[in-house]
Amino acid sequence: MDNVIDLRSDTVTRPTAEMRAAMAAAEVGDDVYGDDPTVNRLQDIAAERLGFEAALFAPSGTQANLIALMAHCQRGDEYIVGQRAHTYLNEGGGAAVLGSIQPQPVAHAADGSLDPVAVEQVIKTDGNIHHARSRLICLENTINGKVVPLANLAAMRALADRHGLALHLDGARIFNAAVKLGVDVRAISGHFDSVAFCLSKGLGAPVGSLLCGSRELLLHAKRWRKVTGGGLRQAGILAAAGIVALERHVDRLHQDHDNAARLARGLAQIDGIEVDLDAVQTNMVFAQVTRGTPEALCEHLSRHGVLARPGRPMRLVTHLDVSCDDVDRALDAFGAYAA
Ligand code: TLP
Repeated sequence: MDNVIDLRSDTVTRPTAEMRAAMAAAEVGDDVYGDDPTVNRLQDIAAERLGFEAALFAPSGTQANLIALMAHCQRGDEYIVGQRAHTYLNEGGGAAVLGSIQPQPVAHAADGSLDPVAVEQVIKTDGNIHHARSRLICLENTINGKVVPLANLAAMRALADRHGLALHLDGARIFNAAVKLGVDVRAISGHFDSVAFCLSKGLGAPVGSLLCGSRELLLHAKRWRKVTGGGLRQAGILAAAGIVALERHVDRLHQDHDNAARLARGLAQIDGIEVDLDAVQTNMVFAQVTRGTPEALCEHLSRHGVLARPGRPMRLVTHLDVSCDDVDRALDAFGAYAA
């Protein structure tokens, strides 16, 4: 159904007409041989944009993060990561399953960041044979829609340097963070040894992520991409949409943020729904259903053409395919539930 308002995630966007035209016209080659000119162009644009030597196209954010972790760490190493981070919670334990890399989770501060003191306490680099060796700190930004303060990134960089650790960012939504802060994305990416970001979330491409880093790191990552089945052939078809996403859809992200704020303000007026307005920073709203159940609410919403996932709290996400009018229509549907 075309007029459905899908608030489940920003992964649900359909490619724009411009993307489909670019995909149809894309020049392609075999990317496993490095022969696909469109993939190569996308990788160059991404590396330049984030300030890295090189970038590598991967089919998904999960794979971009996994091959980054596997490139940074060896069997028996450990990466330090937030307890609610996607690489820890939502990637099927891939680093442990496929990389023999142990996660060391730490609790988040209220703003989603990690406390450098708490991270320092769990670093194990003393050569004690009982321990997995700490090798990497992995951050996420945005995390659950929140922007990690730049000062925290600088502190984590300094901490990693003091202990000889690498620093990776799951920057699936790094451009949402940059747009929210009003900074060049390099103000964020510049703190890291590697950054994975997604084309297929707020930027609206159908498929794809990029892992950015040094040429040397990406040589290892490219091998792991092949090993894990992510060596694509004529991937320029996909990369062409990614180039449109990067060139056209970064500057509009503030619209998604405005729409999320509008949605949050509207929801806060509705009996039976509670929203922490201060937590709404980018394109995500978290809402607690205090009357009935989230499941019953989602059932009702779907009958009104609004898709949402039940949760406690519920996460609602705005994106390229949600207009300001759609937000108002969604609010009407929420309002009808309360009534
Ligand atoms: N996130 C998805 C779900 O997996 C939860 C979503 O709907 O938000 N890093 C972050 C921070 C992510 O949110 C996601 C996807 C990924 C990595 C993985 O990207 P994909 O889905 O391309 O593997």
